[in-house]
Amino acid sequence: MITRREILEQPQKYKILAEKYNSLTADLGKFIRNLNPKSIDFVGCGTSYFLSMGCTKQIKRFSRGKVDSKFFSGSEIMLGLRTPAKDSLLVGISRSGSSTETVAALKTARESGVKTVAITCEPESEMTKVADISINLDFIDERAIVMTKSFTSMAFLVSAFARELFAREKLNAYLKTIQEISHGLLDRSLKSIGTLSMSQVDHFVFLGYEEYFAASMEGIIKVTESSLTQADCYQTLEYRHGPKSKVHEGTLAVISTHPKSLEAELNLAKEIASLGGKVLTISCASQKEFENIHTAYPWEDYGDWFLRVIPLQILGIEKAISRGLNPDKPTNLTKVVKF
Ligand code: F1P
Repeated sequence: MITRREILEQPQKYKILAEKYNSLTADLGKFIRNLNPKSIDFVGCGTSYFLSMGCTKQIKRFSRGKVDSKFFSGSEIMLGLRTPAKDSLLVGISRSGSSTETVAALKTARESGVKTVAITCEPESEMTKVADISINLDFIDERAIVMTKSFTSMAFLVSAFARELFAREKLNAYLKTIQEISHGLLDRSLKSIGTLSMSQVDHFVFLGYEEYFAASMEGIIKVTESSLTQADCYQTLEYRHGPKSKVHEGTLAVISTHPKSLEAELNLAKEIASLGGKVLTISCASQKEFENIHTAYPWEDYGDWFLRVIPLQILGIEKAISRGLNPDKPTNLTKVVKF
């Protein structure tokens, strides 16, 4: 299965990315330091939209107000519903570099005088021809329709770049740590999810805050595309305000916790369990209260946010297999959305 193979390849891709990081981002660093934008904004579609959401949160977290950041879906800009500010930089994120709305968004931005960047896995794609500069992750080479290693690798690049721009002293340790912890995380995810009886799960709930909310939203796309299963996503404690009504014995709630909100998140987990739902927590350090997958990420800056999508990718393909579906052939989907 191509999708599974590409999920398993992610640690190797992070190693390559870390090795190539300086050459990949040198031009972007110079470009941004010369431009000195008031805001570094991101735009994408589908998985790349939630990737943009997580990137925005990392930039804002590290810039500490020096530079703003917003995220857009490609259609918001293409349809003129929102427009990037003139003194901003718009970064298009697209595996294919050809999604209609993302390319249109960069064209619209350029026409209004906004400088643009393309981050893609397809060199020579349309988006690279529109953008002022491009970063091409040409070593990703993703064949599956479902985005996995392309999502986490582009997220890794931008999350590292946020540290280069605003906390340069943290960059090298981050590049080293992410690739090192990803091996163990992948193994623990496979093992933990292997113990779940996926055939009994008919409803996923992904919960988290901040960058972990972006990761949880990506979880919706993963399990929907791969397994056609009902899935919800909320900020963790928001779940009590109505959505909790759907908890039943087929519910699997995946709560991506953070030390700052852990106690409250575990209390909600207990409520979900008391209603008959199953709970899986994802955390930096291992937790005993529920089935748990820990990333072993040593800091509290949400920098492992995209790694927390790896278990969600695996949940998607395992649920698909339990339903006799082929994740390599997701229903109704094409690899690139063009219209
Ligand atoms: C993103 C995207 C994915 C979706 C499917 C089709 O495209 O829409 O979100 O899961 O794979 O492509 P891209 O702009 O990142 O190439």
